[in-house]
Amino acid sequence: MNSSDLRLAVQKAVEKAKIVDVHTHLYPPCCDKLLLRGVDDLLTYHYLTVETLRYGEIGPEKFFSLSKHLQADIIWDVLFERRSPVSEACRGILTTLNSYGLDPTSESLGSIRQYFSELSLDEHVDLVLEKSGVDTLVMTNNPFDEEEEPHWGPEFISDNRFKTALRIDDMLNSPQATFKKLEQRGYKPVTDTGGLDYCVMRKFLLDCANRIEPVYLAASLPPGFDWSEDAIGYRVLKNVVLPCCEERGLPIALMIGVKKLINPVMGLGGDGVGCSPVEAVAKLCLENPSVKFMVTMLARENQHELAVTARKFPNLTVFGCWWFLNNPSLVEEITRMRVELLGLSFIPQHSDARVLDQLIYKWKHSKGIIAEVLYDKYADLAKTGWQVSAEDIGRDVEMLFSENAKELTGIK
Ligand code: HDL
Ligand code: ZN
Repeated sequence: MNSSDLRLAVQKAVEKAKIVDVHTHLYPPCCDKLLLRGVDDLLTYHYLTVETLRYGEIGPEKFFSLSKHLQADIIWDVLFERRSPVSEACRGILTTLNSYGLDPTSESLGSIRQYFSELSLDEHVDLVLEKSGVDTLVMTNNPFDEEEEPHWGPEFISDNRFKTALRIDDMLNSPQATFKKLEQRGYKPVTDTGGLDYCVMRKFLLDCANRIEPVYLAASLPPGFDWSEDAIGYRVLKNVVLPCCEERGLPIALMIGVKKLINPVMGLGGDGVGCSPVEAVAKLCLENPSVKFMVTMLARENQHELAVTARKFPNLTVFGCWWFLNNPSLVEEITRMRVELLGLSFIPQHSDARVLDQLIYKWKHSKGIIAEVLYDKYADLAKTGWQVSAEDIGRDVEMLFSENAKELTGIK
């Protein structure tokens, strides 16, 4: 295959690859308003609100007191009307609108809003999954989320395209507060003598798992998470969470490096990033060889050591270019490094989508970069005399976009 045929073959294979999106914040249609969608939700995504507020034309308190409609008007004016929308989050809006055949350079925000208002929830979900190529997505399901948890029931897990992940940050990062919530739900996690009752906590997690049938358990951890053996969060991880994962045969996804609310006034956009000890991941993988770990780290500086660590532990799967890493320059750098160090034994991306329509741009942008990296790697192989066939390329691409995730999580 000559280089232009090779590039075409890779692009075609990546373009048609069906996707298992292992981390999102989306909800099935039965959750109605919980599922964010349409242009106002796209524009008021926390990535764009903080980019707007950087220009200081309006203060955060005033901005967040406005309706979503007015917030979107301001964001549109500041980032699109009066400046070129060059940031990744802005470009994402344009890619998404373009995929619907909407041209924001000629259409008003009003007419764009009109378009979305005419899409029913079910039509919208079907349209976005078809356009984005996402076959199956995994949600983020926090048992302590008071808006979401009432939806947990048979209908919540009836749409096979929407899988659940039991998200238990609170148990590890704020255990004392969580113990109080467990007591309110009839669980007694602390004994009369002040000891921790791990069995009760495991029963809580297993009761949750019986309700939503998660494909993995997940927790995001701060850079300063206390990994020492006697730290309460670590003891809960070791004696409650990991045993539940082993009992149910579920992976544990650790998302490490978020500094929560470094600027609280920014709300969801107020989180920062910090370097975390990768050796803690290595120690977990070493001490729990029968547990499957999925790990993504938020700091660019952690990526190389994490990839090298994954080489040492078959029970460690690196996944995604998470959050502040989901930018073309970093997705390319990280994906190149991962292919060079891990071959095809990792999950290159997840969308982290909070708004339904984001699936379209987050995957279109990532697919373009991953295709470019794969082309270069196959071209390097060709220079050694190793020619890949279109079938080889298709097989490899399926692994990266769905098969690795299916094998790890049991998604069919
Ligand atoms: O903790 C997480 O799952 C993060 O992805 C946060 O939800 C973050 O706010 C986000 O939206 N990242 O894209
Ligand atoms: Zn997320």
